[in-house]
Amino acid sequence: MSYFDELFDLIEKQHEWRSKCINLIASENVTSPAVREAIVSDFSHRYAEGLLGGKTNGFRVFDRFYQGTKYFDRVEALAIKLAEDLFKAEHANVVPISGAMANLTVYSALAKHGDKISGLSVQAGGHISHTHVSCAGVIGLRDVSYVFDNEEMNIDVDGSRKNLVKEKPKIMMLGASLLLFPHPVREMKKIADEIGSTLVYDAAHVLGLFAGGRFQDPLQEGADVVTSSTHKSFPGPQGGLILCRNEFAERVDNAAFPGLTSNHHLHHVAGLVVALAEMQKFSGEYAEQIVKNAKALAQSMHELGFNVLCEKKGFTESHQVVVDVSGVGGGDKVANDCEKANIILNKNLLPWDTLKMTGNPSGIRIGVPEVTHIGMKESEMEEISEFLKRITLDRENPTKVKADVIEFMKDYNKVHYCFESHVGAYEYIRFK
Ligand code: DSN
Repeated sequence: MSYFDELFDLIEKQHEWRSKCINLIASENVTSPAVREAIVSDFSHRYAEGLLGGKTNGFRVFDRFYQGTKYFDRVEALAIKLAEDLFKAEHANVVPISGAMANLTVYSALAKHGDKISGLSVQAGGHISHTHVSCAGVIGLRDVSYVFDNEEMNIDVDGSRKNLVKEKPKIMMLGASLLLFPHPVREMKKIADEIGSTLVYDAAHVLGLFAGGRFQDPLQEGADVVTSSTHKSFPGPQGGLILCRNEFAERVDNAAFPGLTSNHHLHHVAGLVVALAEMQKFSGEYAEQIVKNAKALAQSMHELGFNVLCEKKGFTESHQVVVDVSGVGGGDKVANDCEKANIILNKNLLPWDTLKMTGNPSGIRIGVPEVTHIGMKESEMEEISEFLKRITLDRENPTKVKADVIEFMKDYNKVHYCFESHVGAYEYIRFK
C-alpha cells in the first residue's frame, strides 16, 4: 500500500472507530456538518494578512496586504460581530489559531520579559500555558501559583491574597483545565485592581457554557480579558479567540497581527462563524443539557461506588466530572482499560498529587460536551456509568464491554443543537 493509500485508509479507520466510541475527553467535541463544510472550503487555501480597521455599521473593516480577500473580509467581520454579540464583549479578535496562542498573544500584549503571571498549578488544574513551562515561559514570565482549596476544588482567595500582594503579578490568570466550579472572578478582580494587575480568564473549557448563560460570565463579573480555544464545550472548529474591553483592543490586535500570527486560518474563521451562529440559537439548551448530563453521570457513578470528587457540592457545575481512581489502579490503568472498551477519557493529576505522578496520576477527568452534542441525556449517562463500572470496579474483560458500547453507540450518529443536515456526526465525506 502506498503512503498515500495508507493515509486515507487511516482516516477512514479513524472515522469508523470513533463512530463506535463514547468520547468523554473534556476538551473535545464533534462539530456540526456545516462547520465541517466551511473548513474544507477555498478559504483553506488563502492568505488574509492585514490590520483590523474601525467599524462600519457595527462590522469590522480591514486593511489587507494582499488582494483577493473581499469575501473573507465579510466572513471575519461576521465572526467578530457574532462573537461580540454572543459573549456581550466590547471587542473580539479571531486571529489566534489556538487557545494557547490566544494566551501568548495576550501575554505579549500586556506584559514584558521578567514580569510575573499568576495562575493555578498544573496539579490544581491550571493549564500549562499559564506557567513558565509553556507560553508564559516563552516570553520570560515567572509564575506565581494560587493557593488551592482541595475541599472546595477552587482558588482560596484569602490564602492567595498575601502572596499576590507581595509578588504583584502583571497578569492574573483564571480558568483551568480541571474546572468543576465557577472561579471567584469578582474577588480576584478586587485584588487585581489593588495591585495594578490585569485579570485574564481562560475560558477554553467552559466557552460553550458561557455562551449558553451557564457556569459563569467572566466579562460581566469583572475579567478584563477572556482568552479561549473554540472547540471544547463550544463546538466550533479548532482555533483561538480573544474577548476584551475596548481599552485593551489595540494592544491585543497588534500582538495578534503582526505580532504572533502571520496568516490566521481563514477556513477555521469561516467554521467559527457557523458555530457562533449555531450557538446564538442553540447554546442555552445545549449548555443546560451539558450540565444536567455531567451531574447525572457524577451522581450515577457515585451511587455505583466510584470516588467522585465533591459530593457535598453536587459534584460539578461544569461539563466535567472528576474521579479519584487511585484505589483501582490509578488514572493511567483506568484510561487504558476504558480505551480497550471504546470509551475514550483521560488520566488526570488531582490537586494532592505530585508532578512525579504524571505517568499514573490519581484521577480521571470525564467530559460530556461531545456525548451531549450527539443527543445523549440523563438516562444515557446512567448507561455510561454502568459501562465504566463494569470495566473499572467489576474488572470485566474490556473487550466484552466494547461489544455493548458499539451496540449502544449505534443510536448516536447525528449532531444535535445545530442546523439540520443529512450528514452523520462521524461520517467520512469523500472527495476523491
Ligand atoms: N489539552 C487541553 C485539555 O485537555 O484540557 C487543554 O489544552
